[in-house]
Amino acid sequence: MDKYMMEPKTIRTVDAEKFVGETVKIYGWVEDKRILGNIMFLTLKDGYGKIQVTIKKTGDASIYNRALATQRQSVVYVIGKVSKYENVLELIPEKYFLVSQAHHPLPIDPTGRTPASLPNLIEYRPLSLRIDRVNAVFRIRGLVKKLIREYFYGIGAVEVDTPKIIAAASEGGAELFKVEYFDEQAYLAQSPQLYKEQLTMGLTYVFEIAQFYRAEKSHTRKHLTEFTSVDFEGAYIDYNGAMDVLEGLVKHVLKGLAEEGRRYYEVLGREPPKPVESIPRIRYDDLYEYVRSRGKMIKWGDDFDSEALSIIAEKYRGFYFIIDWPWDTKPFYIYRVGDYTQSFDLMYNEMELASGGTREHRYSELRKGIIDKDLNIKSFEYHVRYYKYGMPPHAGFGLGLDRFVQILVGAENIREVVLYPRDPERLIP
Ligand code: AMO
Repeated sequence: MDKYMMEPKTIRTVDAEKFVGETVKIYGWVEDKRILGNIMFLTLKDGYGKIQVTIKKTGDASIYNRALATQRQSVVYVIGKVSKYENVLELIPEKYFLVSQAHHPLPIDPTGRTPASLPNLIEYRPLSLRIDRVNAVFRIRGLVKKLIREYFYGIGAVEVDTPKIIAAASEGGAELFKVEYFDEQAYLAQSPQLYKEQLTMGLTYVFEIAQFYRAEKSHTRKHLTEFTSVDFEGAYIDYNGAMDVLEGLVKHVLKGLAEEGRRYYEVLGREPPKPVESIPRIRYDDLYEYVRSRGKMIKWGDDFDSEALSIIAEKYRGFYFIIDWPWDTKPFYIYRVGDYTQSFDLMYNEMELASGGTREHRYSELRKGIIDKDLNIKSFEYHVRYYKYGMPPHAGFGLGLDRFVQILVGAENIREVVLYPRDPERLIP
């Protein structure tokens, strides 16, 4: 295998004027193979760039024959000279190894010329990453995660890891997946909510980017049973402070995508999303009145259903916050003010991207909230006890990374931006 050892020269670096005349060693997969008279042209890609390999029939016959036997999408290793012919950079092989043959027929067309259905793209995910558009989406997703981390580190937040196997409901509401934990019943965490709140006691600003689980049989374009959540919690701030942090994060990501993500957006045939000046904060009550004025008679205290959200999204485009939700719509840990709460959802058109708020940090008020929501106080004792020892006022949010990336690349379906999506019908691959 020695001769196949990777050299730190990807096609990206080879595909440059400065290598003209030099002998280079490169790996890649054969995207295309064309024969024109006495010459065979291979297009070699490695996920960073591509280069044309030109093989003359009149040259080394063994190279020509091995190239002829190479099926499209096979991995090859080529040692050759970079040259330039009529402004096209090409590689003239001196050695040619067929490293890993691709057996045809292929289940999907990695050139993207014959479009594959979304279920097929997921079924053959590793191969689908050779489709430029699919590849660009996951490079954007990676970049978004990097930018989010960069932002949080920039404001002094500490990256934390909370358990995903837990003994009791993390926050009530959603259905949980059960896990057999030796002789005990455990659950998969639906969010890091209570842990991240506890951690503000000593770490002050914390964040986590991790997968969480909801056992909900939703069959929509925006729900998964395993999703990635970007969680933030900060001590000594209220919901306005938490919205400032989230707004700062959105701006940082948009700026970063425009600066570092342009080449991926070019592949998608679109511009990176436009920067935002500021994100409006609109009260629940104002939207409630507006929806009713448009003839949709929702009840005060109800969540906005999809019909109400499309009415709202006709008026509010792009990013906006819905703030000051009724107590009935929010979980027990949110800071209550009479019938209202200090809470917010971040929206993009009709899509909810995040929710958050000021949290209840007073021991007895927190207990009241749990009881008011008809939750079993016993299963929260392990949590509320910490509130007796000097819990700081705090606020935070949870942002759905998959939905965020979905709107950033303009994908119709959340499954387009998740490598191996999990939904009620899918456990493989
Ligand atoms: P919530 O339940 O609103 O809040 O979730 C926060 C965000 O996570 C995303 N999300 C999902 N994405 C895909 N599939 C799902 N099934 C799914 N469920 C949620 C959404 C949503 O806006 N602990 C609170 C957050 C907080 O207050 O800090 C929470 O979990 O984008």
